[in-house]
Order: sequence, then structure tokens, then C-alpha cells
Amino acid sequence: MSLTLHGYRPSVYTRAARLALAEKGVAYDLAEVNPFAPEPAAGYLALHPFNRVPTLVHDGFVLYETGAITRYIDRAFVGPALQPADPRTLARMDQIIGIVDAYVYWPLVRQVYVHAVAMPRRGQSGDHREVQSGLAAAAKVLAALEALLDAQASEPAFLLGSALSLADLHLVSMMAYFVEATEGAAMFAQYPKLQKWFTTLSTRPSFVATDPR
Ligand SMILES: N[C@@H](CCC(=O)N[C@@H](CS)C(=O)NCC(=O)O)C(=O)O
Repeated sequence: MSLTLHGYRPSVYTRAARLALAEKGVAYDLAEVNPFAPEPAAGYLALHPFNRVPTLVHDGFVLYETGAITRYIDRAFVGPALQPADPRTLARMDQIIGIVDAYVYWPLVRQVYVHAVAMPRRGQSGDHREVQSGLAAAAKVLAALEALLDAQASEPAFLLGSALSLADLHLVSMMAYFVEATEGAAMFAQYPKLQKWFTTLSTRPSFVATDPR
């Protein structure tokens, strides 16, 4: 069996796929591809025409789009189920993954984290307007995620309740970058259930093992 994840260690989407592989206990090779390099890596466009990461290649089966990859990993390999069987809980998982892709990635990662943390670390000045615009959008999505946790009957350990799911893995690395920004951490402190969830997720062995640094 050959299983290769083409990805970039600092990438939040690559980490979501790596988290799913780690939680299932599946061994794989990581082929490093930097999608932000000036030119696409040699041959990579044949795997991923949009030059994003990650792409999974399993015995010649090529798959890109992280939500498809993590669902495939869960279905194709033995190990703990990362998707609930109940239709409504599964719909909630799909909804959260959709929220993450549509409303979390850009403002929390590409606007707040990149401009307030990553660029200054590289000695570049981030754009303050990007940070402000990202924070405004973040307030709305954090409130929506906290409301989903609030709607659950008991104190939920995970986004869907008592069981870990792909929704947790899709979100956690984005949140980890967001709270590296001082402004992000200050905003996040206003959402106690999300904070508790983040502590649970970010101390799991899979999260520690996939730390990009
Ligand atoms: N819809 C894609 C998004 C993947 C994505 O945007 N990955 C980022 C890294 S976290 C990337 O490759 N960015 C390169 C770029 O924006 O040019 C997925 O779900 O896999």
C-alpha cells in the first residue's frame, strides 16, 4: 500500500488531513509542496490543478479538497470512526466544515494570522486594515460556533458533543493560528465553550505530533 500526502507543514488544511491520518493511526509519507512558492512545484499541477495543498495519493487514487480527503481517510481505513452515523449529527459536522471553509479560513488565517503574526515574524509589515477586517468577520463566526456549542445539552468536549469528529480536526489548526495574534487571543477569550474545546483539542497527541514547528 502506498499513501502519500502532498502538503506543506505550516498549512492549516494540510494539518487537518494529517490530523485525520494521525487519529486513524495510518502511516503515510508527507511530500513537501509549498503552494506559496513563486512557481508551482514540478509536476504538482497534474495532481492539483489549483495548486493548493493538500493532495492525497492512495495507490494511484488522487484526491484533493481537504473535506473530501478527510472523509475518505475515515472511510478507507480502520480505526476510530471520525464521522457520526446519526443523520442530524452528521449534517452538523458537514455544516461546521462548511462554515470553516467559507467563514473561518480567510479572516482568521489569511487576514488576522498572516498580517498580525506571520508577516511581522518574517520582518515584513502586515496590513493593519486586513487585520481589522479579519477581526470583524471573526467575531461573527466565533459567535456562531459558540452558539452551536451552547445548543448542546451538556458540556460538550467536542464540536458535536462527546465524540471527536472531522469537524474538530478541520477547525483546530485555524484556531491555533488565530490565537497566536494578540487581538485574536483577546477576542477568543470571550467564548468560554470554544476555549474549553480548544484546550481539549490542542493537547491531543495528534495535535502535538502535527505541530508545524
Ligand atoms: N479548498 C481547498 C483549500 C486548500 C488551501 O487553500 N490551502 C492553502 C494552504 S492552507 C493553499 O494551498 N494556499 C495556496 C494559495 O492560496 O495560493 C481544500 O479544502 O483543500
